[in-house]
Amino acid sequence: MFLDEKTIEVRSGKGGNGLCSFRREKYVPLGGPDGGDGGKGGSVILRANEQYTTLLDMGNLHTYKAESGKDGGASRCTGASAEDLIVDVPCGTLIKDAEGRILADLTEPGQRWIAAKGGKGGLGNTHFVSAVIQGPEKTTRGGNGEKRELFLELKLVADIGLVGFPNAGKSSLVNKISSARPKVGDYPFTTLEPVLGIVSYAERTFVVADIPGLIEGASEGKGLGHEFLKHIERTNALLFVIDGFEADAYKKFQSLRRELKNFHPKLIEKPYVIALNKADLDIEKAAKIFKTKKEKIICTSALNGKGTKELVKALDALVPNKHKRKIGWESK
Ligand SMILES: Nc1nc2c(ncn2[C@@H]2O[C@H](COP(=O)(O)OP(=O)(O)OP(=O)(O)O)[C@@H](O)[C@H]2O)c(=O)[nH]1
Ligand SMILES: [Mg+2]
Repeated sequence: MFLDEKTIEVRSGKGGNGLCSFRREKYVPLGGPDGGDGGKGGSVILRANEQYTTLLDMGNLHTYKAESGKDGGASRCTGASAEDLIVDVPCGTLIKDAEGRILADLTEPGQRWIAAKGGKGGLGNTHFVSAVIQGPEKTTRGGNGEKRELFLELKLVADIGLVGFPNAGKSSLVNKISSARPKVGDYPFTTLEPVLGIVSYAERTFVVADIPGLIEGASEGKGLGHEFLKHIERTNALLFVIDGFEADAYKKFQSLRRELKNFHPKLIEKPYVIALNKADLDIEKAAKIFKTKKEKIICTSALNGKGTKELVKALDALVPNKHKRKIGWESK
């Protein structure tokens, strides 16, 4: 429901045509050429707007089309130029073409980028007078507008980072609680790159990051984890996802903590929530151990949704209010 990527089409306006016309006035027998130039076509300009927080704020429009310039008039009248169409996007929006090449990165509030340039106005016949040709009939047509498809991507910094061993159900939980749909598979390392998802709670949203599973030794570069531990350095809090059906679930949790500490001691100082996942299976044994160790857990099942509401509430409590974004553009 909440987009952080979006495809749009932009079309700039065509330039107005130049006019061929001659002065016709009473008592002026040989009026010269007086055809005016065409007006400029409107450009489509993307602008970073700090009021926007997600691409949803842009609304549902797919095609953004600027108007064409007006044709030139008689008596050297230049046709009206069309207004540029300004399209607001959230700050931090990356703009790519259909091949994935980066065209612009709108980070600063107010920063603009011409997505489609309006066509130039055509020239009226007044421009083509020469010593030889006194009454030219030549004009030029207005330039064509541009049309292109753009892929917008908004990079969101995650508030909560998911940490767990492969197959614990991290991606399944992210599917359940957020807008993102990371791939789920019954084999380790299904997730190869971090996936960000927006979670909404109490009219506000925050961002979770599903990262590839960690394995023992991740802090020394084993598996895929090392690279991605960097991503969770910037999050406010962590969500440990533990497969509760595994007999040594608590040991797994300890081993995850150890990896984090080895990577960066600051990581284990972050506030956290533990989701003991796969609660549709028998996870009682594991749950008891966590309780005796005085670790607060939330029993979840990404399969049937048990505990996921409670999980979202607990995560929301760990995100500072100033990081949360208001849902919807109508609330601004
Ligand atoms: N029974 C049960 N199975 C689950 C649950 N959550 C996930 N699974 C299954 O566990 C397997 C792994 O799920 P993923 O969500 O891909 O796990 P992951 O932690 O993202 O795995 P990696 O990306 O490989 O690190 C899949 O077969 C899921 O269907 C759950 O709550 N209950
Ligand atoms: Mg995964």
